[in-house]
Amino acid sequence: MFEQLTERIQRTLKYIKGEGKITEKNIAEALKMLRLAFLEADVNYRVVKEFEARVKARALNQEVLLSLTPAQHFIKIVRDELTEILGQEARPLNFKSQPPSIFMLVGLQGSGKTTTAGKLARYVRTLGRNPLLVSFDLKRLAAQDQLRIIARSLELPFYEMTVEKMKDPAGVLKELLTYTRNRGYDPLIVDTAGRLHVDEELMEELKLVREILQPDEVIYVGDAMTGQDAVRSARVFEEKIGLTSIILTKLDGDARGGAALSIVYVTGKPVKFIGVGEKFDRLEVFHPERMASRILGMGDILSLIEKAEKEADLKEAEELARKIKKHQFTLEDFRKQLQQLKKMGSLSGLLDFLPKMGPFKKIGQLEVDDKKLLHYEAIINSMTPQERENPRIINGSRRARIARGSGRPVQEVNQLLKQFFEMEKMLKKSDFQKLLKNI
Ligand SMILES: Nc1nc2c(ncn2[C@@H]2O[C@H](COP(=O)(O)OP(=O)(O)O)[C@@H](O)[C@H]2O)c(=O)[nH]1
Ligand SMILES: [Mg+2]
Repeated sequence: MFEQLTERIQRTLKYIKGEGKITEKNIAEALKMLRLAFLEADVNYRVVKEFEARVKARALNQEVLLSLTPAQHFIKIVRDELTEILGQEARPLNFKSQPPSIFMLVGLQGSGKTTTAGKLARYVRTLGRNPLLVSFDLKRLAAQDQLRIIARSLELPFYEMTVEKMKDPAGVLKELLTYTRNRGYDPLIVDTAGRLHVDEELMEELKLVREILQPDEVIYVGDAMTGQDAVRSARVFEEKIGLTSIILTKLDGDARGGAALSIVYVTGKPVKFIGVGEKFDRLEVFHPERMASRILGMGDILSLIEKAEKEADLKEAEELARKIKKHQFTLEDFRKQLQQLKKMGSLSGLLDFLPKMGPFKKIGQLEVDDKKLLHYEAIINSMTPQERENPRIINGSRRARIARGSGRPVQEVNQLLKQFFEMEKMLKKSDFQKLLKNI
């Protein structure tokens, strides 16, 4: 995420650290470097100016100039102000105390509304809620097909619209409210129509939905890859229908960061979630402070730990620790580990959370090959249970059979076994406690 921006900011911080003393002159130089980094990342110029003025005012304070660690002070100021423009702190969804809460998603076509409706429903279910999904599009009834499929695959309730019902839009919206209330659904998540460009007809349609449903959240879904275009259209939606919050999608792609760093300041609305992948579990709660750390290259360890706690099976982790301790680590365990990694998303995605400095620097720079993990898994899958428990019996002919079975070259089977034996040796040599300390 935002690699280029992070790299340039890191260069600035390194420069300031190297200077030892902080003077007006090197602050000006550092600010110039930051300004260029932001502009290159397509950040709104008003945001850049505001950020620069605030950092400058604080950095030139006597307290900083006279402190023993001025560079650290400067970095802290940059981090604080970055957090500020990202929205200060995480804001939870606005649930009504008297259900049902109603969340309406708006945005341009292709921004990720329908996908996000599914992600959001899945997310609120993990909070113990019982969401209902519906798609409201007066022009294209078929637009609901995509959401219906998503709802089915996630086993979530879906409200079906029909041609007949759509003849009376206000009537069907009222009926939808009664239906939601009577069956105890909470929240009702409404996917709406999108267009390539904002047009009056669409705005009228969305206003009608807003008027009748009185949603607790009108969430603008914006594609972060479109940079300032996403910010501009958010403003139009805010003016015409009014928004309560924002979800930015496709931050897993090569978005430069401009939308994320501008949209809160420009619209005055908080970003509540970010979409970081096409799959339905790829939705993250947006924490401005953690995002600021990530952008600065300091990593987001907190989110990583939360992710691991949520997704990895703790019992399996304990079992693994026990086996390592007893030197009973087998290829079967190795396979389980690969599966855990897969559950947590891609390995390269995980690396995004790690700091790019200090002891983690090397890891952050690793070229991770997610495909290789899949290939390794395929190879282990082609082994018999005995082979997995006791890899030493895997001779030449067994290797050839495994290679054929998994569709991978024999060299790769050899490579996997070699790596496994090395790992085993390391585990045997090391005291487990020591190993844990080093992780
Ligand atoms: N990589 C990535 N793709 C996404 C994300 N959110 C949505 N998409 C993709 O964006 C495309 C458009 O999404 P869709 O939900 O149909 O957009 P809509 O027209 O606003 O309803 C689809 O191919 C989605 O899979 C995301 O966070 N990351
Ligand atoms: Mg859609």
